[in-house]
Formats: sequence, structure tokens, C-alpha cells
Amino acid sequence: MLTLYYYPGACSLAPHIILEEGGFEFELNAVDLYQKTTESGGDFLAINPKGCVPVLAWEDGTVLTEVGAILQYLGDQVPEKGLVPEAGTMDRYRLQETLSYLSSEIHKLFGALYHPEIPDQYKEETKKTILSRLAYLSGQLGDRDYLMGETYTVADAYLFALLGFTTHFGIEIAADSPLLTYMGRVANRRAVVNALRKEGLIE
Ligand SMILES: N[C@@H](CCC(=O)N[C@@H](CS)C(=O)NCC(=O)O)C(=O)O
Repeated sequence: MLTLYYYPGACSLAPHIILEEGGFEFELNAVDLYQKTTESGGDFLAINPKGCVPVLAWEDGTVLTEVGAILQYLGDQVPEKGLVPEAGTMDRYRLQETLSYLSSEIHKLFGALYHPEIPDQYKEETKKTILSRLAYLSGQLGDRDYLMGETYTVADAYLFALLGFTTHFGIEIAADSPLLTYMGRVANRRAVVNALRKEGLIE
């Protein structure tokens, strides 16, 4: 059985959604990110010395970290679901291109917004940068249903989790942005509803 170490509403929501989407058998273990302990009473740093969720863990002690790697691993296990393009194809590199952008150019910027010591002016500039990078993705989305085209992929689960951060920090996406309709479209997927419920984020 797989275990996902997660924190409610954090980036670990992305692999959680894909575990639901792919019909995997898995259990959840919540992490206290401040104390670095797990809900089952374990030392989280012994599981992931990087101290971050998500972690995907196997019963034999194998662990996989990093959102982009976990998402692609999960997608590859259920090729019939079409959650990742086949390895080695140009479409797969396009997916990796997008996952890298989400990780390094958007996800990591949110870190500063959590830190009480970081000055407000820096935080405001960071929010503007996040909005400009989301605007780029809004262009990539255009009038398509999903980030990579007409097919829902693991990149959509990642972007959905990051869009949840914007709501949390009051970063306002323009009312006419296709990202808002997109967010609603992804939120309506059964797997997304299940994951949000299990994390206690919706009723
Ligand atoms: N590079 C990592 C980043 C993961 C990350 O930033 N996780 C955050 C939650 S969204 C976290 O666990 N932060 C706790 C900490 O930094 O102490 C990945 O892509 O998985």
C-alpha cells in the first residue's frame, strides 16, 4: 500500500488528486510541517530529510519526493488514464517543461509569503510576479480545456493546487482570466472533490 505524506491544501494536494484520479490504493498521513512530525507519531525528517511534503512512500521504506517526480511516477503507472503522455515523446517533454515552470517559477515563490520576517513590500512584489507568471499560463491555456490541451494531465492537478494558494493569499486573478473558469472545471472532477474532502477543505 502506498502512503502519501501531506499537509491539507499544500502542494501535496496535487499527488493526492492523482492518487484519486488513478484509482490507486493508498493511505494518507498528515504532517505537522512546523514540528516535523507525522500524525502517526513519526519523525518526518527521518522519512524526508528535506522536511517537505509531498512524500510518496512504499511499505519497504522506499520514498519518492518532489511534486513533479511523484506526479509523473503515478501517471506512468496508469497509462490507460492518459494522465501523462508516453515517455520519450515530444508531448512528454512539453509536460515536463510545464511541470518545471510550475515548480520553479510559481510554486517556490509562495514560500516567501509564509515568512513573517519577510517585509511586506517584498511580498507585494512577489505577488505581482506570481500574477505575471500565471498570466503566461493563462495564455498557454487559451481556449483549451486543460493546460496541455484537451486532455487532463498531472499538470492540471499541480496548477489547481497552486491556484488554491492564490486564494489563500488573496492574490486576485482577473475576473476575465480563463484561469478562473479552468479552476472551476478542475474543481468539479470527482477525484478533486474526493481529495479536497479527505483533506478537510470542503464539506
Ligand atoms: N521542491 C519541493 C517543494 C515542496 C514544498 O515546498 N512543500 C511545502 C508545502 S507546499 C513544504 O512542505 N514546506 C515545509 C517547509 O518548507 O518546511 C517539491 O516540489 O515537492
